[in-house]
Amino acid sequence: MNSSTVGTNPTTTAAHAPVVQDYLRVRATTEELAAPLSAEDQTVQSMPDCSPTKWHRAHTTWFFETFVLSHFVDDYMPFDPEYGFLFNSYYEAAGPRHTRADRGQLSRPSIQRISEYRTYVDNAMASFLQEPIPQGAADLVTLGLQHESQHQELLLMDAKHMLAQNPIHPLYRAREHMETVAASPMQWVPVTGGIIDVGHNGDGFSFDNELPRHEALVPSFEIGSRLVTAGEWLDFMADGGYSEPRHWLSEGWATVNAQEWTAPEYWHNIGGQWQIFTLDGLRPVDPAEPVCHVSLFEADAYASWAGARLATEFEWELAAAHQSLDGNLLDHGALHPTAALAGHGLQQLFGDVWEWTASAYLPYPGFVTAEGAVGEYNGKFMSNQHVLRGGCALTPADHVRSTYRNFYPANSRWAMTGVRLVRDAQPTVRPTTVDVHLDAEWSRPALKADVRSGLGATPKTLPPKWFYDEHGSDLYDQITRLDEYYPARTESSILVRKALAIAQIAQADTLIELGSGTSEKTGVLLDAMQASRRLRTYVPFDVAEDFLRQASTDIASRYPGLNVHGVVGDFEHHLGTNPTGQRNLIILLGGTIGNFTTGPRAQFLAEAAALMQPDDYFLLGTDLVKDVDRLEAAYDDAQGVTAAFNKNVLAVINRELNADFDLDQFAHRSVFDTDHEWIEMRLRSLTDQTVTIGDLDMVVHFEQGEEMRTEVSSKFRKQGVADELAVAGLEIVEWFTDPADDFGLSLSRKA
Ligand code: SAH
Ligand code: AVI
Repeated sequence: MNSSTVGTNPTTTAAHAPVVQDYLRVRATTEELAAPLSAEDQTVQSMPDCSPTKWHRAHTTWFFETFVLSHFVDDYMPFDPEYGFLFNSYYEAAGPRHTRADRGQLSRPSIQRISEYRTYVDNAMASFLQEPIPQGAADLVTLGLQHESQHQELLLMDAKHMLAQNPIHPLYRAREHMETVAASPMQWVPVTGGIIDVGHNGDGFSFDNELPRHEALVPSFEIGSRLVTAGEWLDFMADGGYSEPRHWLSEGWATVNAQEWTAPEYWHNIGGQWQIFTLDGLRPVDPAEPVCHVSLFEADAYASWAGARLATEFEWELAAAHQSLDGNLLDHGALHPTAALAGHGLQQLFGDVWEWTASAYLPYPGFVTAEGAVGEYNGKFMSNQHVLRGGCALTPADHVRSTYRNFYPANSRWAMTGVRLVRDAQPTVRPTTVDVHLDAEWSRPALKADVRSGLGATPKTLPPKWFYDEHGSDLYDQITRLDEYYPARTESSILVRKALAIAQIAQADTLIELGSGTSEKTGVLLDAMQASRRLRTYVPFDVAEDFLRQASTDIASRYPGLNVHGVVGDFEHHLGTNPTGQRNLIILLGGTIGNFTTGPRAQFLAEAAALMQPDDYFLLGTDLVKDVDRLEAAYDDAQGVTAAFNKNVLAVINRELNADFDLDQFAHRSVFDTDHEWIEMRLRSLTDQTVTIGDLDMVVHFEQGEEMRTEVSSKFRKQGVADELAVAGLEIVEWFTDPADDFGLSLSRKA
């Protein structure tokens, strides 16, 4: 609590008055705290925000004299009628007062005289408290004791500032600092948000600014398990913390420059080593201790540098609501924040340092001030200050609560203030689901049937889906990076430019990718769809199980919160098994549609369209007709990767069906068929040869020069794509292409 902010609206509902012992105990503590300070120490005012010790001692006494004794004791005679002027802090209703900044000019009354003043008032209060007193008086006595507890903390903070001005670094007391080995590592502790109740619940004392209790919306968040340490602060400093504007609020950066701050208050660079001034004197900075005496501006810049932020006051209150009030408080005796020890959960919430929050100090909804002078206690300071929570190493132990709202201006550093980080809740990586329709029971008979009919036909053919075992999928992945193979990178370049537009039109919660492979290009779309905040589920669908599993876990970990539901299936048999969402975007990229021959292609498009609801969209990548040399080169690269990919189908048949293809006896071919406008990949037999397929009891003869077709890769024209989609009942709403018109992406929906 700012030294300019004293007094409050009493809210105690306690039916009985504080007892004399409580009163005398609090009053005695003030005197114990002042005792190590000489008359000279007690007189100096080091800056307007700080008051001399003897002023604190007198002002807290004035509070009881003015608000309790003068009102409730009929024949009470003030100790000295002048003191009402000297020791009123800021209460307009209590009359005129001495200028705040001039409190250090008062050599009289002496500290001896102030001791007498305290004794006089204490005697009067002790006899007043012997008898039953009205509730109004009891509330004011309680308030006076809370007020005095606030001033005990202020007395020490102000004395520290006063001693710190002295180049010989005088001690308040002498106690050796035991350096801690290391602070416990900071962990992020998740806190579940919601609509929560904040503010004091009326049980026992609170200040008026903690009322009324009311509801607040606090989204889930994560809070640092301990305070930011001096060691972490040194890292911030070494990384240009005070010399680069990047992380600073504008007003903060202006303050850093104007004040020439290069470190927290009370830090001194002596011979290259950082020393810290404490109430126990000057000593080296202990990296494990919490950083303290930093402004809100520094706290905020640090949080930004650390990739986090400061808590709102309600986040802090929610995190602290059920924590024990124990901590390094005044009664603990350290008078300085101490290192967090190894432990679980939240530490250092109470005590150590007042924790800056991002919240402006504002009245709660329905806040009212009390009638009269005590109504000036808190309410009139509700502008241009930030809330701090938790108490510090100078706060009396019975003076902390989870709802307690301290407040200081953003540039204050003399108070014992520090930093705890929070960050938004991190979405959790969800486990992926994979449905497998292509187990051995399904695949073997399917492969057998395809090989029997394909190798029995004239000319011989094999369907391309059998390329994609693990090795084949890997070879395809390499193909996409070849210089000659333009379709993959051209399609990527279109996606990079158009993904946001596509996501905006589709507004989909579910992305279904047919022939997803490594899902490499999918990230561009997922990013764009996440930006629209609707995306929930990604459904990769592919024959290649290993790649699909890998891609699914990769995507799930890159997109926390996304449901990934993979399907291992065949376009020609399992399209209908795809899970769908409310609004789906179905995509088939890479020009994979071109690998169907004409009839199966029409059937595939019809089945894809059948999956779609009226609001769903279909994004189809089609490689476009172009110069034959470029086309053929794209399927016959100089490094022979496409050749290896092509021959891999023979290796698959050897392995799966116990066949004896000699891969060296076949040559890779890439031929553009101008009638069909498709590339044919073929395998040409280099000799007359016989191949046995053990599991089919089949012997196949190849003549020298005979060519077997292993894949078609159709090349399209925009009109042809529109026509084929129309047959499936789809209409193109957008057509995207690259500047060279090499590749087309159509976005269509049900006509
Ligand atoms: N979409 C990716 C991968 C294209 S490669 C890209 O654009 O780079 C073609 C993909 O379709 C491969 O992953 C292959 O395993 C898969 N595929 C081929 N035939 C299939 C079929 N009949 N059923 C399901 N997936 C098939
Ligand atoms: C997967 N598909 C679109 C590729 C294509 O271009 O037809 C497969 C491929 N075949 C040889 N190279 C790439």
